[in-house]
Formats: sequence, structure tokens, C-alpha cells
Amino acid sequence: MSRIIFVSNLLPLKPEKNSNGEIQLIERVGGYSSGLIKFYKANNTAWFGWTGIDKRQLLPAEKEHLNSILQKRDCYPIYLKRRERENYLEGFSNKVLWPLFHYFSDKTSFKNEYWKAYVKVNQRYADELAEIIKEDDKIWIHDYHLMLLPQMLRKKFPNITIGYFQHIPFPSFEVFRLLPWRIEILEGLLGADLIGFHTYDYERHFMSSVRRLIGLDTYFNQIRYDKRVLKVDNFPMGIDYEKYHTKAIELIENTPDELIEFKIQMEKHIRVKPENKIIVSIDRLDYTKGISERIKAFRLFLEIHPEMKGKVTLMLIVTKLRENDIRNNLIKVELDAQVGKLNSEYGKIDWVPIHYFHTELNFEKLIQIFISADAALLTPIRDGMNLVAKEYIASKPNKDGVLILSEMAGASKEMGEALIVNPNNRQEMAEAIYTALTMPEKDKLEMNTALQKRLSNYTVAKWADDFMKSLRGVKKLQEYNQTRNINSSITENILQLYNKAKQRIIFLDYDGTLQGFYKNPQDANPDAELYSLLKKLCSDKNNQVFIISGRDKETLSEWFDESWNIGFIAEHGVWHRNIGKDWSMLEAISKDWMQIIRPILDFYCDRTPRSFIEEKNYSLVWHYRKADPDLGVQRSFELKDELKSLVTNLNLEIMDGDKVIEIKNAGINKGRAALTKLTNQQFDFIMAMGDDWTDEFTFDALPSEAITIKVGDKSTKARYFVENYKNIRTLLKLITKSDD
Ligand code: GDG
Repeated sequence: MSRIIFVSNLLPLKPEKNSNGEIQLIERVGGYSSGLIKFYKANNTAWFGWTGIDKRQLLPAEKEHLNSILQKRDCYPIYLKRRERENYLEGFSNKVLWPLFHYFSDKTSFKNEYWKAYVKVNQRYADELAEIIKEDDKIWIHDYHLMLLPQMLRKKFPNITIGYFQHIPFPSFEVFRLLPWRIEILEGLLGADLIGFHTYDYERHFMSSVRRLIGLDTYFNQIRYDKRVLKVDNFPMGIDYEKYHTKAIELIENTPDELIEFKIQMEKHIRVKPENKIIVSIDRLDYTKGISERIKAFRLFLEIHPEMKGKVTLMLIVTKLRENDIRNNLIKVELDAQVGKLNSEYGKIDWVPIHYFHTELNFEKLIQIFISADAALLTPIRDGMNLVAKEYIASKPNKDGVLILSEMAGASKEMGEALIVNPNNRQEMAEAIYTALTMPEKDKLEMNTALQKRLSNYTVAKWADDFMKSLRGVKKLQEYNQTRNINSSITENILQLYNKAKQRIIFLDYDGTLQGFYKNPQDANPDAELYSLLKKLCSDKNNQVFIISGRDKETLSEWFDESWNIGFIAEHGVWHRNIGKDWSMLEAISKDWMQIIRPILDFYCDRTPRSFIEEKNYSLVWHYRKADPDLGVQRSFELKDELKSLVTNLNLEIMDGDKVIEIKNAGINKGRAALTKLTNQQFDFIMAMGDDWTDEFTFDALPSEAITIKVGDKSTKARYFVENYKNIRTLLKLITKSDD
């Protein structure tokens, strides 16, 4: 059975010395690794990451012992050296990616040595992982410390399954573009098969950067890169709902003494009277968490509502630093002063407004605090998700808590029933505190019921299952695409069918299919190789060959004079020339509508820089390939919307193509034109080749036994595809030779 190998900066198990000085493994508290530990234990998994300790602090025997106890738990350690920790972890990860991705661009420090260390350590992860990876393993990489790893692993294992999930936000293009190594980071991620984010916004931002910075086409949430389809999706991480919920029930129902004791202790030591309202706030000490603004909002609340003085307590729990970041040390100094000032100004002998703990709580204490708290105040300036918000709600079996949550936390997207606030709006936060503390029980019930239902459905286990299911889905899609990519056995099959057949019809698109693209379209005239290839194909009396193109009939007539034994369908099916006959129109077509549509297109051109209009004989085309990609797409939606009612009245059709919107008479397309060639005659071999969306009409219209071949890697209705026009020529060469 294949394994899932989790890869993250830190292992979920922390080595610690017990009282006998022996190294043992302790589960880490908090964060995504603790959420995933259950899934990790329940499945065939391994975990690769840093131990969190310096190898030099261990004696050789201790190191050996540590490796062996880790191995027993399927953990594979990597050891970071001091310089690596400074430049890769505290440097690039936490002084470049962390602040930038949380929109604190003023706190970034784009040092080259940080970047070099980031590349080096990601490469070390790849090299050391390579020693344990088997081809059928599935690799699930976590978070921003390892954004280059997917591509580095892909180079070593072209077919392996790789998923990447980012726990922090992905910023908007305008912020991401500031990063000097933005392309490298994107390309690093594109080595994965599935890239996951917490919210649709992060997904959208990532897609936008991929389009704008690498110029890749995206199709819904799929990207084609390096001949592979990969998917980008959002998976909002859940929590182990049962764990929090049942513990809270147990504490309330079965151990009331303990809870009472907890309250007595609170009253005795930190002077929280039982009738007092309690607001809880729990964060890691970090500038992204908005703790200082929160204290200011609490101060404002006390000013606006003096009647609440002495009746409410804010339990401000700040857990330890993520890494030794001097900026967070400074925040601590500021917070200490802020809390001290507020308490000294407002506090009384029997009331301390803010109880400020700089500590780590064990699980039971955490739940006791959640149970006791009438409200949770979680107001980060930016936060990928914020699991505490979910944990608080899960720990309220009596449905009596109120959540005040920042709209800048990913969790706010799923927890709309909470009191959602802007963490920069002190007034709004102060009012939300009042609303929370005075909220009628029935409103609390309603809020908690809705939130608990969602959280209990979409748990961390479901999240992990969904991610893995989606990863398997991408692999299947890639395999399916592989089976459609023309290989030697498909070619052999086509040759056999061709050789057996007596009445063949072959539709060949021109640009991009028989010939490559040129800046000037007139330079794409047939070269000697193409002429000779087509000559041979057309000289077979069993073949009827049609060039089926968007080009005008004049150009095609110039390239292939009357001596050619070849037919044409020109201008997407407006004009026909059967073999040995003259040009004729499919039906009388009016062009009057152009006067109405043209001004609308002009208006869009004016508002979309670098877009332009092409006026064909029987159609108008608005091109936006050179426009800003996102603006182009947005304007194309607006244009289609605006044209919707007009096209029905004028009997027109909108063709939504590859960075073009084409408006033409309804019912005129390559597919319809191709069908007219099949009506009076029976063929035992039908083949069509094309490269763009206009050829999709042909592929769609032909009978299912037809051999339809798409050039390029866009999604298609064709049965097979090849990479470029040269492969088409190779196939035609084989066919013509085989017929000798
Ligand atoms: C990243 C993203 C995203 C905290 N103090 C104590 C304690 N905790 C636990 C909480 C919670 C976790 O730590 C913190 O949750 P976050 O959501 O902030 O997780 P991080 O790993 O820090 O952050 C974040 C997350 O990844 C998941 O994708 O939500 O946006 O930055 O579980 O309960 N637990 C205990 N005692 C404490 O003192 N027992």
C-alpha cells in the first residue's frame, strides 16, 4: 500500500528530555501539525521534517536513540544548522515570506543571503527525502517554508504524486509581485499536482499571479504547466471537533467540581468574580495578530460603556514566539506596557480589567477557559485561517458563547454567523464587545447552532480526506490525458484503419495544425515539406482532403491553385470549394449587423488597453491577448453580457475563444460546414485535425468513430492530442508512406 509522506518545517513530535535526562517524544501543541496527528496515526503515513533541535546539543548516543524512537513513529528527521536556521528559517521564511504574505511589506527584508539559504535548505529537503521516497508514495508538503520543494522533487521523480498546502494567506498580485524571487517561488509550487489554500481568495490571488507573472493559461482551477495538468483549489482546514466538544461536555457534566475549582482559583488568584463576564483572546505573539489594537478597542469599550467597568474581564493569553524575532520581542514590551497602563488606570482593588498571561496552557485548561468565556475576541490583522475561532465554538456545548472574529482571518469566510469585525476599526470592535456581552440567549443559540453544524461536518479529518481525494483525482486526469496523447500504439491503430479504408475524408485546419504561427499571418504560407506532404495525401484517389480554416478564400486560393486536388472550407464555413469546383457560399449571409455591433466593440477597445478589433468578411473579432490578463477576462464577461440580448435579436452567435470574442452569424461554423461534406457519401475513414476552439465545432459535429486530433494541450472534445504541428506532419508522413 502506498504511503502518504507529510513534509513540513517541523515534525509533529518534539524531542524533550525527561527528569531522568532521557530523550522522549512529545506531541507539539497547537497549529496544523497537531490537527493532522490523528490522520497521521490512522493512515499509512510517514512524516519528514526538522526536529526543532540542534544536532550539536546531542551526544552521539542520544542522536542514535532519537533517530530510533522517531523511526518507530515513522518520523524522518532533518537537522538544520545554526546558519540555516538564521537565514532560511528566521530569515527568508519569517522575515520575507511571512510578513509579505500577511501584507506587512514594510517588515520584509529582501536579503540575498536569505534567498540563497532558502534554496539550499529546500534542496536539502529534496535530497534527503529522495532517499526515503518510493515511486508510489504520495507526498504532501505543508506551508511556506517549502515552496520550492515541489519542483525540486518533480525533477527527481517526474511521475510522483505531490500535493502542497499553504496554511498562511497567498497575497494579492500587487503585493506578491514585490518579491524579487516571485517567479522562482511560483515555478517551485507548480511542481505539485495539487496546490491547496484555505480560502477562494487565496486561490484567486495565486491564479492571478500565475497568469500575470508566468503568462500561463488557466482553465477554471486547472493550470497546464510543463506538459502536466495541475489543480489549484481551496480546502478550509477544520478542527478535530469531537475532541474539543466531548472534552467540554465531560468537563461540564462529569467533573463539575473541577470546573468550580477552576473558577474558585480564578477568583482567588486573578480576581475574576463568578458573575463577571469573561472575554478570551488567544494568540501567538506576532505582529499579524492585532493584539495591541485589540487592547485599544477594549479600552474604548470601557470608555463608551462605563457601566461595564468591574463586570468584565479580558483574558489575554499570548503564547510563545514562533521564532526568535526581535520585532515580536518589541511587541511584547509594548503589550506589557499597554496592559499595565490600562490596568492601572481602570483597575480597582477587586477588579483587574485585563488578565494577561504569557504562557502555554495544557489542553484541559484551554477548554476550561473556553467554557468559562462568554465571548472570544479574535481580531488578527491577517490570518490564514485561525483555528482558535473554531475551537472556541466547538467547546461550547451549551451554545452560550459569542465569537467576535476579524474579517481578515480565513475562518471568517466560513463563520459568517459570528460578529465579524474589521480589526483596524476600534469603534466597531468596541461595539461588537458590547453586543456580544449583552446578546440574548436565543441569538447565541442560533449563532452557535449554525456554526457548530458546519464545524462538526467539515472536520480536519474530512479536510485531509478531501485534499487526498482531490490529489488522486488530478492524477487520474493526468493518466487519462496520457492515454489520449498519441503514442506509437495509437498511431499503429490509425494506420491500420487508414489502410483498410476505401473512402476517406480528411479535414485539416491550417494555422497551428499544418503550419506553425508567425507574427505576420501571411508569412505562414506552406513550405516545401508541407506542399509535398499534402500532394501525396491528395494524390490518393480514395482520399478527399479539405483544408478547413478561418482564413479568407483569397489567401487559400493563392496558396493552392486550381491544379490541386483539394477542397476548402474558408472563413469558418462561410465559403466552400469542393474538389475541382468553384467557390460558393453556404448560404446568403447578411453583414448589416456589423454597424450595430462595431461601436460596442470600439467602446470595449477604448477601455481595455492593448486589445484590438479584427474585421473579417463575415465576423467581428475582439482580441484581448495582449491586454492585462485579468482585465481582459473581466471585460470579456462584461462584453458577452452586453451582447447577449442583441445577438438573439440579430441571429448572431458569440464564440468565446482563446483570448478572443468573435461575433458572427448564427449557425456558421466549421462543424456545420464539415457535416455538409458527409451527407451525400459514405466514408469508412473520417479524420479531423485542428488546434483551436473553432476546430472544437468540427470535433463535436463528426460521428463518434471519427479520428479527431487536437494540437496542443487545451481541453478538447477531440479523442486524441499531439503536442505541435510537427507531430501532425509526422503522422501524415506515416500515413502517406504506409499507403505506398
Ligand atoms: C498557521 C496559520 C492557520 C495556542 N496556544 C495554546 C494552544 N494553541 C493552539 C490553538 C490552535 C493553535 O495553537 C493556533 O492556531 P492557528 O490557527 O493560529 O495556527 P498556526 O499553526 O499558529 O498558524 C493560521 C493555521 O496555520 C492552520 O492552517 O489557521 O492562520 O498562521 O490550535 O488552540 N493550545 C494549547 N495551549 C495553548 O496555550 N493547548
